[in-house]
Amino acid sequence: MYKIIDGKQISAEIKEEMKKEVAALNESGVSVGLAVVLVGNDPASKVYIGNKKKACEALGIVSSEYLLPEDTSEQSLLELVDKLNRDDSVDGILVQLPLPRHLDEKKIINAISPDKDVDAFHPINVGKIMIGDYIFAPCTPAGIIELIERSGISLEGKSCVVIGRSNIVGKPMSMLLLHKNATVTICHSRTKNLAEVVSSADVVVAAVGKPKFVTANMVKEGAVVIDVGINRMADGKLCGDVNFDAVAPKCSYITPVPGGVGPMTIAMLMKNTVAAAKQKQK
Ligand code: BQF
Repeated sequence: MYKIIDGKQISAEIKEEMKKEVAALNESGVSVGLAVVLVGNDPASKVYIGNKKKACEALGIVSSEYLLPEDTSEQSLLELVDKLNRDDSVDGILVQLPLPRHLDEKKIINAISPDKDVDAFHPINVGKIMIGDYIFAPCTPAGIIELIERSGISLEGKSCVVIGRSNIVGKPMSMLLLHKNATVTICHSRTKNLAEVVSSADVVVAAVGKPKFVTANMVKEGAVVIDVGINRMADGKLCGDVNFDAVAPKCSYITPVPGGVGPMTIAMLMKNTVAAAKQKQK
């Protein structure tokens, strides 16, 4: 019988730990602040920043929201980032992605101080992750490592297949798994014999962006399957990248959507914000 990894439960544990750390920092006169910037009105982005704001409130992190109109100029966004960089009450700066098309994401991310870059998207932080010397791990991959380890699963020597090579999930996920001494394979849209490669894995991380992409024939008996997909269906329901009903019976462990990886992303953002505040103390 497979076990469902409960991301809501594990994220609640991490948030509880962070709540204590925030209280201890406050006790020694240090506040913890997160600035959240949203440009435009993307409904999914609004839900995400709402989740982040709610988590901050529960933990005692002071969140400030900057809701900018869709037609915000690059210059005014850069000016806001610069202001937040210089504001000592702001420990973490998060610019919600995706940005409207007329704004150059790379340019905006490059403007965020690496010390406040709690998403770990700045090239300095990306490089640090590559060499294994980092304070901020990217939230979604870091959350997945926590889900696996807190479920009592060892990654040492395991064969891990990551499906998807994005800068936000696939690539950093592969690095974090490698740091845990896993043997890592990255699959993508040009991979030949993808089903065959995936079916050799002890651990599968699906970050494809296609509903029910991972099917039962692709999964080895007893595998651990982590579903990063958040696909919104016509009926408004969320659907993962894994065909859960078909795949679950073959797994030892599997994450659900919703309530798997998603809540962990938020918990790790809180962890990075606390880490930023602790750094500032030093
Ligand atoms: C859940 C995100 C794609 C692109 C940009 C809980 C979230 C999602 C799902 C959430 C995500 C996805 C976030 C659940 C933040 C995760 O219960 O399953 C929380 O808020 N996320 C984001 O900020 O930007 C994204 C996905």
